[in-house]
Amino acid sequence: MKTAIEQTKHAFDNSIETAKTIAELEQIRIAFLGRHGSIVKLMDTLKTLPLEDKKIYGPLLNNFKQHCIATLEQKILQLQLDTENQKKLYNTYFDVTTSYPAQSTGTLHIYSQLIETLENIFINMGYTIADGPEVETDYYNFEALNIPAHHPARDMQDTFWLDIPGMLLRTHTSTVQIHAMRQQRPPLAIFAPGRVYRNEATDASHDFMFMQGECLFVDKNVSMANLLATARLFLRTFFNNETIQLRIRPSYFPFVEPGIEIDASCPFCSQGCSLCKYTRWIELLGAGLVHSHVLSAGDIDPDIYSGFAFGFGLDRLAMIKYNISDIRLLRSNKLSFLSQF
Ligand code: FA5
Repeated sequence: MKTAIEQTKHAFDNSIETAKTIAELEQIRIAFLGRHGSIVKLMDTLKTLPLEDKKIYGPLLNNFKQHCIATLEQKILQLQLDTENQKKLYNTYFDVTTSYPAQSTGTLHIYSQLIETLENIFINMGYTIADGPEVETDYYNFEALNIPAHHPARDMQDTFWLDIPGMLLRTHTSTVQIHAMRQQRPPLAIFAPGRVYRNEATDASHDFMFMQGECLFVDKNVSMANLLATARLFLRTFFNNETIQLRIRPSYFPFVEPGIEIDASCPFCSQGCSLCKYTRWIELLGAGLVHSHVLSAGDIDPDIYSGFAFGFGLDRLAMIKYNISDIRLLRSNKLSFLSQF
């Protein structure tokens, strides 16, 4: 009898679980609780059992009957609720043309965009990207770059000295030349963008913290022709202007010999404009052939190898390309400015 009750309960629970409609539940009710249903049949069997067994199985069968009634009621309620919810969902309309609050999406900072552009240009020319510390030693910033202590050229770059003797915030990315030469053997071709610091008053075109880019190439028989060809390809690609011409002027940087400055023909006009101050030329790069003292400081034999280097202000390049009137805007964090890029 016990097994018969358990099997019937198992069958009932299974049927309830798979039932999806009220009609199916009614079928289940008839099959188990109806006049000819399973429970009535079990009752008939119970009647034939001795009194002792009736005392045991009677309550068991009764519990099962209550279980069937309660479960059916619960399932009916649940199905009714589901049906109502579905109806509600069907009657809910979505207006696909409705407006929604504008989402403002961020972009990379203009510095990051510029660095990425510049790095891609140099990587495409076969260069690798190099880096160096912003907190530097006097040696890397000056000595190794052929600017010994007390040399007047130290005054060309007003320096933030730290409280620690011999330590400073690098004034230019030329420091990376020495780091790179000591890490790699020639031929070496590196581009190093990075932040530099100068103890200067700020104005629309000067800041005390700004970005520079440094290009260094060292190999056998490197000449001024290599320097000019590389600088020209770089500037033409950066300004997306194939007609840019270069002009060189003699200049002085202790770490190159000869030292030159490279002007580019104005990428935006042919007659003269406010950007080029109506001269048709814009000063862009400090450059030259790497001084033999600098090669030696980088553990490279100047009798075998030669090289060229050029450096530029990244902020100034951005100001020219995007017509930015004040260098301080670049690190102002003003969204009205930044969101233009
Ligand atoms: C140098 O710093 C050299 N290291 C460049 C160089 C590299 C020469 C390799 C030769 C060979 P200079 O001091 O001129 O050079 O600075 C380079 C550029 O940094 C300038 O042309 C200018 O664009 C930018 N710059 C200099 N001072 C400031 C400043 N205070 N604010 C913003 N940009 C500056």
